[in-house]
Amino acid sequence: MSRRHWDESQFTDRPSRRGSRPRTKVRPEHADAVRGMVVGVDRGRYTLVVDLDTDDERQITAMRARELGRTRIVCGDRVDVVGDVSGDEGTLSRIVRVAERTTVLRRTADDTDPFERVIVANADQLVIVTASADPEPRPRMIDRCVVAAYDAGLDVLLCMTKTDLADPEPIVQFYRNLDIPVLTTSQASDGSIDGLAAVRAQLSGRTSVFVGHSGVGKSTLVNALVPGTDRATGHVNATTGRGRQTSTSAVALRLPADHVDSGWVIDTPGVRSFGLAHISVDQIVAGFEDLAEVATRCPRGCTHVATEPECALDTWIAESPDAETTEYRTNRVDSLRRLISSRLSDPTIN
Ligand SMILES: Nc1nc2c(ncn2[C@@H]2O[C@H](COP(=O)(O)OP(=O)(O)OP(=O)(O)O)[C@@H](O)[C@H]2O)c(=O)[nH]1
Ligand SMILES: [Mg+2]
Ligand SMILES: [Zn+2]
Repeated sequence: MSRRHWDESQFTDRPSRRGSRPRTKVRPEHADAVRGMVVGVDRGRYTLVVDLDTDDERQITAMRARELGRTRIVCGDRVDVVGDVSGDEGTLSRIVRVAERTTVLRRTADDTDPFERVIVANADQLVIVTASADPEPRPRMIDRCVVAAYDAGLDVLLCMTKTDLADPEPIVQFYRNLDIPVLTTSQASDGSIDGLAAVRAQLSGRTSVFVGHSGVGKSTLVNALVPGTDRATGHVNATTGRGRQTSTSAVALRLPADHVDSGWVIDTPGVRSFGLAHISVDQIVAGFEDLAEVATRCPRGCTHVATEPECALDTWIAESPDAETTEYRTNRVDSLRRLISSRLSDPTIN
């Protein structure tokens, strides 16, 4: 079947379930469209959940209507869909509109890559999954994810996995000092995951996207959190300490709960690095409201890193009224500076 045929002719004017309607070439209104949430994208086919939060909630498969042009559709997008939305085997509907996104999580392959990848839409929390060992934790990667989350307006949760393999304390302490919530999980000898209750509590009622290096245990966590899920999990290569990217596309899964809005988790494929080419130093500073105010007193072009001779952040620390404030301000500024240094450095070395 030709691509054109597949894209257009076969489905454009299919009668809806409610019977036939006039065949017109342009129907901008699509008054009969149904709202859905994209829970998976695979080679031009979109898996949607429609009639969300009702007894009719179901999965359907859709393609994009040509009228969408080049608009990218990603996991988490809210879309309007027409055609056969029954979800019956073999049916295919058409996405005709993408709703405005509340948040957009982006990354670039590296800091010079002009090409932004949108990872997910409409998430409200970024869960940075980091293994205590196997693969080794890389704080610069964590920092980069934090920058991306702040920029996208997402809350941050750091989840340290594999604490059965190594002591996560130094990293846990470090990030807690920066006011980032940190949770830990481990695997018991029977394969079950410990520490889930606290993770569940943080995920409840929200849409959380899991990111991290390959092999850190994102899919293992998702499988444990959402019973009945069978995301493939992989092995970490003993020599390279790297996973082999077991998961290849993002998938959103509904968390189980006895109340309606149980929340969603989005499992994503492992990444090598988290490029921040789309985020400027100014945008990083903007993520720290109190420091952004102070930085307005910096000389023009100040990058605010520790080697800047006249950075107002140093004055701000020096002017602390007491020791406790000094410590707090120092931590805040260190944190910001680490993030800026991460952004200014080559991500391939992390
Ligand atoms: N010891 C230990 N192993 C774990 C733990 N969590 C996950 N693993 C193992 O780590 C390996 C990789 O886990 P995955 O869940 O596939 O990792 P992932 O982050 O989804 O990897 P990608 O899909 O490639 O990004 C699997 O062999 C898991 O069994 C843990 O807490 N402790
Ligand atoms: Mg995975
Ligand atoms: Zn400065």
